[in-house]
Amino acid sequence: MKIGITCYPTMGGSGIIATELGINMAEKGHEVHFITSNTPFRIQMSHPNITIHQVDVNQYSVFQYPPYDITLATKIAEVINSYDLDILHMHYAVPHAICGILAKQISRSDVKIVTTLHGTDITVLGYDSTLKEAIKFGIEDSDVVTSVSDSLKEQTYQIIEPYKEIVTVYNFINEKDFKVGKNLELRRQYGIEDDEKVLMHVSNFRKVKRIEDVIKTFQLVRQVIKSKLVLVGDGPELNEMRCLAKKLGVEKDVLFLGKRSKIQTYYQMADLFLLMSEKESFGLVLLEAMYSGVPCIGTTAGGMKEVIKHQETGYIVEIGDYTSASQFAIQILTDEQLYKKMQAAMLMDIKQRFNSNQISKQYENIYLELIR
Ligand code: GMT
Repeated sequence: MKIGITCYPTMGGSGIIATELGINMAEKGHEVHFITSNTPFRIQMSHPNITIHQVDVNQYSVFQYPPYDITLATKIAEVINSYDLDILHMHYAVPHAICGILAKQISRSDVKIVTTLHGTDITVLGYDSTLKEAIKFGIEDSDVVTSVSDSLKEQTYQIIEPYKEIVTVYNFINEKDFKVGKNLELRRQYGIEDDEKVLMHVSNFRKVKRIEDVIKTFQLVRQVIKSKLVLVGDGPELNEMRCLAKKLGVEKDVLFLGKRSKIQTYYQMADLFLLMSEKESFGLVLLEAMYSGVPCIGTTAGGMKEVIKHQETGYIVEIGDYTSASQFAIQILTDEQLYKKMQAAMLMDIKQRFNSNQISKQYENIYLELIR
């Protein structure tokens, strides 16, 4: 098959999934074309079955805004015709699903369009009356629409009300990249003592992540357990969070590591991972932590409760309930037997439910069904 993929190539989860899926398809022998504004950051090596088509948006003085959407659609149309694509897989509803539909019209081809909904394309932008109808159109005019969790699927029906079947296909990661086991050497480099517990959070530091709850959870844990909090990532909330750590008197035990490219290594510093978001359709970082052997605490937001089985493979708390999060954290970090039991259950569960081969097979079957 010849598959075109469009995603945001930056460090977001939707870009990671799109890229890993593309690599997986290329490894299966399909011809994969990424049509993106930049090389997706997870593509480190060239692969004979992967071609990257970069979208360059021209800036003309008559335009108040650079026309990314039209340029992207035109580029996709060009790739559809030049390579005779069978499938277009668009990640994120706006503008990508709509650009895919426009590209199909421009190219006058019969390419099939698969759209994957990722999260804020529905749960934030879907509430914007200037975008809602366009999102609905993008969903209804795609051939197949997938959602990364049941929760996001339900929210899409509630918010957008499309006349379209939506199929849940869970996210996956390239599990080969993640290893179970502590990297004590790396911890020592950051001044973490061997008998300290490490709590970790990784995100793009946006407001929806509620990093304040991560820091407040840590403040309570630290009163009982010798520990450090490692925060990886950068974004609009970073400064505010530094101030909060200072205000709560924990700043010397909170390490802000900023944006990191080889994220796999950092999970090996952690004993427990926290994702306290108020919106999270899936939470790819949870899978990354879990595949590194690190149990997680998430919230009832979105699809996190589909990823973590409460009290079996990790913990789920209400949004904003950092007190319960700290109690669960203390419980698991002070009971080695419980820790090992939960870790084993977690590893078994994710290998069964979030297996990259099985999940990419689901996508491959969707493609095959469409071109049949
Ligand atoms: O929708 C976003 O906020 C951005 C997007 C991204 O590109 O990282 O994140 C969403 O998609 C990820 C991949 O499917 C999910 O793991 C994230 O949970 C989801 N983020 C939100 O729902 C806030």
